[in-house]
Amino acid sequence: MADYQPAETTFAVDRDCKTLSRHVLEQLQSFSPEAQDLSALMNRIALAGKLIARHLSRAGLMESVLGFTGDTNVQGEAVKKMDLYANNVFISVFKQSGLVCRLASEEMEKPYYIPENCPIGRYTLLYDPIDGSSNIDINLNVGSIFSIRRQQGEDLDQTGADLLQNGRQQLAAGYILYGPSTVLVYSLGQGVHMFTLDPSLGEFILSSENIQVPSHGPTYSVNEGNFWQWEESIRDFTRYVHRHEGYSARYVGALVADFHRILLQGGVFLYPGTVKKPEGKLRLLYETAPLAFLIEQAGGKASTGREAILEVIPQAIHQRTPLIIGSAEDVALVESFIQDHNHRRQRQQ
Ligand code: AHM
Ligand code: MG
Repeated sequence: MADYQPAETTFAVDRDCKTLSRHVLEQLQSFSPEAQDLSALMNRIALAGKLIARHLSRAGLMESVLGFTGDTNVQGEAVKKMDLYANNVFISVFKQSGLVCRLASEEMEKPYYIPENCPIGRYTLLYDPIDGSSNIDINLNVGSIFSIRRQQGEDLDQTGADLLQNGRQQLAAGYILYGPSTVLVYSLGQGVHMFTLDPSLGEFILSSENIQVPSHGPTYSVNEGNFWQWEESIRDFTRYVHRHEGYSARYVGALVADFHRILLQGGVFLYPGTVKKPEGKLRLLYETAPLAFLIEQAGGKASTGREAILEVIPQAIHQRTPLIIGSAEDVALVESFIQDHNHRRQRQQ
């Protein structure tokens, strides 16, 4: 076995220690008011991530972290204590920011307003506070997903109608993955960049810049337990994968974690619709559009199977979409199975 050399492994990244706020300003090459706002917003998201990571790291030791609250959310799903905690962390962190007038999350039926911020804070934060929450109680990966949009109009009835626009309106998007280390991945529409939380500094430090997803990768990531409910095109794709060399199945059950693997190593993640629920499970504004923004920035693709995720205009803020996301070639392959089936169906009509 080679000699262990701790000194060399201590710091793999450039100890220039580029922080997130500095990176945002460099990305925008400006100290304009909007650049300052985005830098402050990203700082606040990072603070929320640090608070949630700290809470998760002691989950088994505290009574208020694991398990359910006993309530159900607007989606009809049982709310976990951690969902509630993380949802409130984002609210309290942004209450103090002065920049965000409105937050919308999958845990809240309607957008949450911070009236004192509204005269100045014209940004809306959309987020999934804890993604993959079924993993919490067994100490596996979870994440938080975020997206920033500019508020348009006054939204006097406070329904968030101006949010019903396509994903190309996002100013920034990203996620925090709570794994062996806590990483924050974000894009302002100028590439995808990754930061790793250094707990000794309490700072997210740049660890990888301008990430590009490989054009093809070995991973296919899908809950195959749903095979019986899928349309034939998705079944055909999985049959194709089973019969060809070079594919490997991976499924964490937390979108952020499964997506992170695909972003770094290539491949495709699918959460298709089913015959009964053609819209699938994942929510457009808080999950699929933010990740689509990232994957396009990284040179990959995100599709419903029929159109690009970033083109979908939602009818309601909690709308769901099917998701096929990852390496451009692998997403195109899944789409080709869907198109073949559509053509066959049209010919039969
Ligand atoms: P959540 O945000 O309520 O946790 O739900 C979304 C999660 C995703 O993280 C994951 O990809 C998917 O649900 C897993 O669903 P399933 O258990 O049906 O495979
Ligand atoms: Mg989620």
